[in-house]
Amino acid sequence: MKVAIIMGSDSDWGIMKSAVETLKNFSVEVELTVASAHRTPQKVHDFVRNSDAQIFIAAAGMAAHLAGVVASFTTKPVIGVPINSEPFKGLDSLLSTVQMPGGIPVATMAVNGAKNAALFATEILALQDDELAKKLISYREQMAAEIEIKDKKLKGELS
Ligand code: RP5
Repeated sequence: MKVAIIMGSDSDWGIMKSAVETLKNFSVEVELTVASAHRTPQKVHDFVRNSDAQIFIAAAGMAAHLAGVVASFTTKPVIGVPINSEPFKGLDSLLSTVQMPGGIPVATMAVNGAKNAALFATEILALQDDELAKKLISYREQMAAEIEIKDKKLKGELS
């Protein structure tokens, strides 16, 4: 099971490292590259066509065409992560990533939604991997338990 992460620039790494960490926590193999839809379109093409990953996560800011371009080269699922960038705070990236024309889908996450991109990729992989599915259930249970601990702590501080 492998997920490929493509970033439009190394400047996206600060956001995208949480996707790598999350996938590694689920023992999902990660292939990482920097390739830009605009600056290095041939590299994007070659990477996507040669990758044996089951799912692609594409992260880009500004005129963020990367996820759509990746999706044009593959029928594997593509998850888009719009990156927050100046001067439009990621709204430009969000709309560029999410507003795909019919026929070429991109599953677009929230602006800077790197962690959810990794979780969503894991959920797709878990459809064919029972161990991974169990890990996702444990992850949800642990998250719920942590919220209960925080709730009790907050109530303790208020009383
Ligand atoms: C996009 O342009 C990249 O994904 C990045 O978010 C943004 C700015 O890139 P740099 O100028 O920092 O390389 O293609």
